[in-house]
Amino acid sequence: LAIHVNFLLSSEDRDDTNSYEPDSKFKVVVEEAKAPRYLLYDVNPGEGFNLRRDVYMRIAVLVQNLNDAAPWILVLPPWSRLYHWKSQDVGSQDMIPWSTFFDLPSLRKFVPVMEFEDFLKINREPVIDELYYLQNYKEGWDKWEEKMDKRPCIMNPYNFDSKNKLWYGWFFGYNDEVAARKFECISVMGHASIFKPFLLTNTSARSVMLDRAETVLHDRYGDSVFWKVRRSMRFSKQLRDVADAYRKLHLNSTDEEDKTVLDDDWINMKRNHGDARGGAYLAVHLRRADFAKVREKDVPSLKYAAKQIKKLSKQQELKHIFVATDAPLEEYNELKKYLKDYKVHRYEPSFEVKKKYKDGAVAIIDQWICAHARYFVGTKESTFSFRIQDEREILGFSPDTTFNRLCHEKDKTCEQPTRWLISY
Ligand code: GFB
Repeated sequence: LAIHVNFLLSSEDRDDTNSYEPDSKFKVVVEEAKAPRYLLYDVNPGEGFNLRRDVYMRIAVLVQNLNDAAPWILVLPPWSRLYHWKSQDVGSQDMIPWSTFFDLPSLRKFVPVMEFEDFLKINREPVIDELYYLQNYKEGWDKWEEKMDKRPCIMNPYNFDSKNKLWYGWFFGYNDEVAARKFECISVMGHASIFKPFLLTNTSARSVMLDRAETVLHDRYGDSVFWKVRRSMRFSKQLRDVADAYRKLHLNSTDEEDKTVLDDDWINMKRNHGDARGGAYLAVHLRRADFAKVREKDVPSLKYAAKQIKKLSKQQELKHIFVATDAPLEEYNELKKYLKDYKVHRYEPSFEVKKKYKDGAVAIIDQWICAHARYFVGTKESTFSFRIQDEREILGFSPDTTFNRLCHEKDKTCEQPTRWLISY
């Protein structure tokens, strides 16, 4: 399929409409050469980067399932204007391709994917054939059952242009250029692959987009397929290199010493718990900003966070503390004040790095540094912390050093995160 994708990218005058009736000998050939179809998706605009990564996994598994029956390519939704990307001095943070953040050849070892820009190049016009807006059932539900139905829209952010008979909307920030030919709402309760029969038999459109794709669940959370797609989501080499250089310079941490060397191909990489040692630092993901307001009961005060960090560093006999946080500088400085007996580090990107790779990349660099620490402690229910935990599972850390979180001062039980252990 990877070869197929490359072929498609260079073919400009493809015509897949079979205008003749193939005889039986021919039929096999025609069907084998069937042109691929394209699945696009988008997510609720308010969602952050790491929940979006989770939705990618759900859709990638659906596309892998579709490929059992017919060739489908997942079109990656460009990254545009995420709520948490606040830097003003880095130029546009719109329409960022996936290759800025992720290693596409690695993704393609799980499922055929293509950038949206490439899809636009090979599509004859900037029009998506069918667009479905996913929603819940208006009446709510008493018992959970797998179902989907075309329903009137509860909410509809798309507009119909009656002159050219096309639907316009956000389309990842390409709102002036891209449109859809058909638009409908679907109420759905179920796993992502509930769409498999629908996409294979109820529509023959070449390109289909599912908006609000977070509405569907993972087919199976935590099984080996889940971990395959997760393992395929390697960060781009350029960002890993920046993070590795920081680790080496400031934290004296290298893969060879710390036993975190990556195999070139994730498919061959299998680690046992405890194989990885990690750099001699304790990493903290301290989620603040909107999270501290929305989840006030879960986020400790800076003073109480520092108290927990100190205790853990002492237990682990670590003198260096790496802090990944979205806190403003004053808050970070306050935290540092409480940790004055330790060497506290925060990744500060150079202006060049920030301008080139933007806020999304700085967050990835923070995650990668946290993933390589000897001990990690995160924030309750932050998907940013969850993704660091997965990364550490992939690298082969002992779960005791990974599934830890800070607690609010009033949280007396301080229950630690569920251990979602890797499965091969
Ligand atoms: O990734 P994310 O979905 O995690 O969203 P949560 C948080 C975003 O904030 C990240 C920035 O993608 C980053 O852009 N951010 C958070 C950080 N922590 C750090 C950090 O340590 N370093 C850097 N550089 N950036 C949910 C959101 O966030 O929180 C929801 O998905 C909602 O939309 C909810 O806002 C309250 O799961 O933590």
